[in-house]
Amino acid sequence: MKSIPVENCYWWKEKQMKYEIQDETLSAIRQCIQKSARIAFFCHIRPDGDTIGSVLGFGWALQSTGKKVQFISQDDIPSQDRLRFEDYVENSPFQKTPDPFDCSILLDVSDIQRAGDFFSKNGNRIPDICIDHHPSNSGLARINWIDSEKSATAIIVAKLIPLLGLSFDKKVSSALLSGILTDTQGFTTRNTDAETLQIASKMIEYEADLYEITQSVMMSHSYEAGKYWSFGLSKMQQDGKLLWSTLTSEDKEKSGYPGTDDANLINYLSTTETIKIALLFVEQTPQSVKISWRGKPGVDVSMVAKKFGGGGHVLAAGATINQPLANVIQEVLAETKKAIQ
Ligand SMILES: [Mn+2]
Repeated sequence: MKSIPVENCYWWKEKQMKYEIQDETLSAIRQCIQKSARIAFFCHIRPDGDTIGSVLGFGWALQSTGKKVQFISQDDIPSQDRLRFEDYVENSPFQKTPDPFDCSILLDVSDIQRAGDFFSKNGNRIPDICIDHHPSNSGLARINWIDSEKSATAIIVAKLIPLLGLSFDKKVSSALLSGILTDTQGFTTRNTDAETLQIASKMIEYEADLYEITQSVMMSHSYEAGKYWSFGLSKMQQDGKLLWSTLTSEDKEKSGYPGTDDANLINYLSTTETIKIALLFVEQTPQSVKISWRGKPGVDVSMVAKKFGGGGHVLAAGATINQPLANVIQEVLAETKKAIQ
């Protein structure tokens, strides 16, 4: 396995100016990690490829320096993310709750509710470090590095690794590339910029296998996910420039889909031509609904999500409402339509 030291990360040296304003944050992160022997990395709930890839990439890079690292995901890891790491299936690096730790690092977690219930259950303990790219993140940790110009949290982590004196190897670069690929939907989102491609290309130089990762995270899904989609697709409705559908617990049960996410159906719905916003209601429990919005340039779905206590990006946002599905649909549709006008 090839490992490339920091001195050789020339792309970072070229770009270093851009991050100078955050020097204080950087040294706070460095100090916090240096003085901690046990570090716990937290994914957000209903984890996606970016939070998983960022947590694994950063954690593995630190692990090789002798730190004791834990990977925490309260919710199950989706199958496409499970399958792509060697010996993952039999030997998952993730645990649902942490063992005692000295420093907590939350990656791609835009608000404290999305960190799961560990922090609230432990006297509202404040996380140590949060690194994220969601513009709605107002800083939930002691040390916050929020850069909403980045297309993925994995991009920020890739830039941070050499700054902390850590190295890339095949495992680290594969994890980060999978984060970048999933959050940019294969380099197709509006925020995919030159830097996204430069860093992705560096990850490939550090032996991340673009083809393999693309095949497993972008180009494959389980049979159950396909069945689950069929329920959502059959209920699809168009209302002017708004397209919406629902996935209920019954759909989940009938299809055998194991996750609490939407199996990425929202991204497919959002590719429908002539629409401006796609919206998907995913029933979580009889008393709770997860809502996902995807917009096309010209609308701001993060503002709609915010009205319902959620957040996210201008063109991709989400919220959870603690009410029965049937009670929320009309109000959410009405608010979303306002965002189109
Ligand atoms: Mn992300």
